[in-house]
Amino acid sequence: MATRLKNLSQYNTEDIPDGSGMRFVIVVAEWNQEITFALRDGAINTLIKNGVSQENIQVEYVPGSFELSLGAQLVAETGKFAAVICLGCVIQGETRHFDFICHSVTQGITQLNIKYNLPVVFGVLTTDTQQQALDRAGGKHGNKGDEAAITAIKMAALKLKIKE
Ligand code: DLZ
Repeated sequence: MATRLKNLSQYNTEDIPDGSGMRFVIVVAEWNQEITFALRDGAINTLIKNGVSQENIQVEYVPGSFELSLGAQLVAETGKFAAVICLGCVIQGETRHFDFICHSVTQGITQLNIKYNLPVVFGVLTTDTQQQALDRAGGKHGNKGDEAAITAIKMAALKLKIKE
């Protein structure tokens, strides 16, 4: 998944572990919400399609992508979830804000994976234009929310397998 030539919503269904019994939390940035809410809906649908029950999916909101790291930390430290899915959309503007937010959220999420030994999935679109983001939020390149959900199930299953 997630290669330049591939649709973000395409995956080989035979390769996906059964998500039933797994509990997930999705942390959604409200900035660019016409994009991030589409990512959220894609992630929820994909989790459900792969066996996760609705009651095992919690959704929390943060103001912007910069806040995803803290939002994810707050839910990670509860110990209740098999994985955390972070969804955001950072669109290049005229200032260097884009670089600072992208750097911060990438580093923050990376650290959380290691600190909590927990899959914390990077479902953040970083694009030059809003059209590029729309294309990846249910448009012609699929939905990054779908990709993030599949990644969460796969990593949660890997963790369970290794701990067995
Ligand atoms: C301030 C800001 C800007 C300019 N652009 C974005 C963006 O493209 N995507 C996004 O998710 N958030 C943006 N933000 C908001 C920051 O993430 C953050 O919420 C504020 O700087 C407050 O900490």
